[in-house]
Amino acid sequence: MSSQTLPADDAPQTDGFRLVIDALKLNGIDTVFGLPGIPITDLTRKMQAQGLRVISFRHEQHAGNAAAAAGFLTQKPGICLTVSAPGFLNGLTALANATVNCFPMILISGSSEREVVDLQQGDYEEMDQLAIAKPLCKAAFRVLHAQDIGVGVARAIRAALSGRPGGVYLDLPAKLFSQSMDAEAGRKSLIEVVDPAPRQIPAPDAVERALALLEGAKRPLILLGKGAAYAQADADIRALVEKTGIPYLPMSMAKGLLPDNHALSASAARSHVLAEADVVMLIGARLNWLLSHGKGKTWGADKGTSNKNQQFIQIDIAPTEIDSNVAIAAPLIGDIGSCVSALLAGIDAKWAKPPAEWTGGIAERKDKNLSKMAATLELDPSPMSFQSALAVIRDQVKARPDAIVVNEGANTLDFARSIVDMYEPRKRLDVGTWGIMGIGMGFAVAAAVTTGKPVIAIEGDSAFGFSGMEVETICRYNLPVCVIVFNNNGIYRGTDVNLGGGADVAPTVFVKNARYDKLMEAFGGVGVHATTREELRAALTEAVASGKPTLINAVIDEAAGTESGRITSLNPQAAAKKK
Ligand SMILES: Cc1ncc(C[n+]2csc(CCOP(=O)(O)OP(=O)(O)O)c2C)c(N)n1
Ligand SMILES: [Mg+2]
Repeated sequence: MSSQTLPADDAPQTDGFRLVIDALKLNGIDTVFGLPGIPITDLTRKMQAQGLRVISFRHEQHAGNAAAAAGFLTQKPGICLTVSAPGFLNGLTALANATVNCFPMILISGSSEREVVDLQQGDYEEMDQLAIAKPLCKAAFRVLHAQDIGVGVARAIRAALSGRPGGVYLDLPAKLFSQSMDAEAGRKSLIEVVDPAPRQIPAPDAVERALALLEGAKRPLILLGKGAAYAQADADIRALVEKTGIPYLPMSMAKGLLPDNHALSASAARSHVLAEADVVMLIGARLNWLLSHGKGKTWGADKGTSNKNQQFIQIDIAPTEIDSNVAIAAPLIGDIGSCVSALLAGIDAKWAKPPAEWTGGIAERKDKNLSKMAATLELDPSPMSFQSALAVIRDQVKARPDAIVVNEGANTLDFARSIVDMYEPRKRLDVGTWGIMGIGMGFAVAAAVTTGKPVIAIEGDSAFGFSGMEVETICRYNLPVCVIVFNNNGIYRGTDVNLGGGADVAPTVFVKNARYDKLMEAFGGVGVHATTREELRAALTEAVASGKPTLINAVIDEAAGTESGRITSLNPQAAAKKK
């Protein structure tokens, strides 16, 4: 500690623990997701004593996922707190995933003694955590002195929230916590960040260029990404769609930004609009693998090329996103709220809505596809199919549009995304940009804790297994979470055979007829084994009404799923077969 902070003998003291807590509270952080142990056990206790809500998990990855989801839902960085080396590494997947998803979160990890770590002398849980975290997040900081805690926390918050949001690492070595300093000097060292996500107003000429392109379009399309959902510019985005009369497609986490049953939703005519649109406006959506990189058959072009009759407008806060995959004719750089309101200001009563030929053609296809889907959803096979079980959940979400849906799996994800309509913004959390398994219970806990609304987690049986132990966490905090495990005895399906002919089952197959419901019962929650639609409906309705932690083991036809759900084409074997 430096001499100028040495206190007078009788001056009130503060310490590293307290300064970390005060810095977080000063910046409006009210909840921390984590897992205690050396050197942060006392920090978690003191946080609770000082009125922070501490949600303690069974594995750091799920605490990290919870922090990331909380960040997405609230526009405040979600905080995850871990112990050194192994705890830190367990949290790191969530930090990297948050960064890829553009969710603001801060992974705060205790770490071992710098002097020992840097000489590699074999400290308890020795690891150069800062160096390891750096390439996996937006920014990484370490605080060595108590008087720098305020700056460290402020920098972490700014890095997480400003520009494109993402994950930030904050390294707090064990020694920091017990450092003491004069309380008044400590208080003065803290920073309340002003305007951590400054608006970025788009350039007027860029707005004009975008409007001109949009207005001249014969077959325009608006594509909404999860960035648009994060932006909380809900009313303006809806107004933009409705005033221009342009059909829109939501990416999975943008569902509900406008209700999925909106007349201008083109979801049920997705392949038609992507291939046929002449001008596509991307709002907070990236042209990554989820959109076939803007090229190929999906976009009405030959493999590996872009469609010559198609032009893009892209709204994004990161200028480096532009031209990442195909040429962008009209980049609009700024925060989504500012960009959308600038566009709206340029749209008046004279705006010509898209030709009826385009919108009418979409409506026709939608009707056809939706009635086909309705016919499938009416079927009541035994055992249940993905569709018949999801029809029940679709009805429940319609009845409780404020409920938050969490969704992971392969078939369970793909079918749920298209069958379960969403009606309100930011009510759907899923595997995101990476298509990662394991977000389920962490996201569910965060959704319940930050909103208090019912949560319905639609989980493949494999997907659930990654975070299944957190049902104890759900029971411990008595959260209104209903987990529905789509139990088809395995990854994609339960019918694969061992190609070697041995006694082991195939790598994708699990224990048959497992009872995941018993797992919830073990911790005092409600477990239900549902083999019919009516059993599923009764259990789900009861769970949402009561708010009691519930797990429904929904038995699904083990032969119904397809390899990798709807991304079979990404399997190396699929390419080999084509040759
Ligand atoms: C962290 C991680 N590990 C592995 C995978 C590969 N993977 C994709 S989907 C999936 C599970 C699919 O099975 P399930 O959740 O039961 O869904 P189903 O298709 O059977 O409905 C796996 C393991 C992944 N996406 N993420
Ligand atoms: Mg499965």
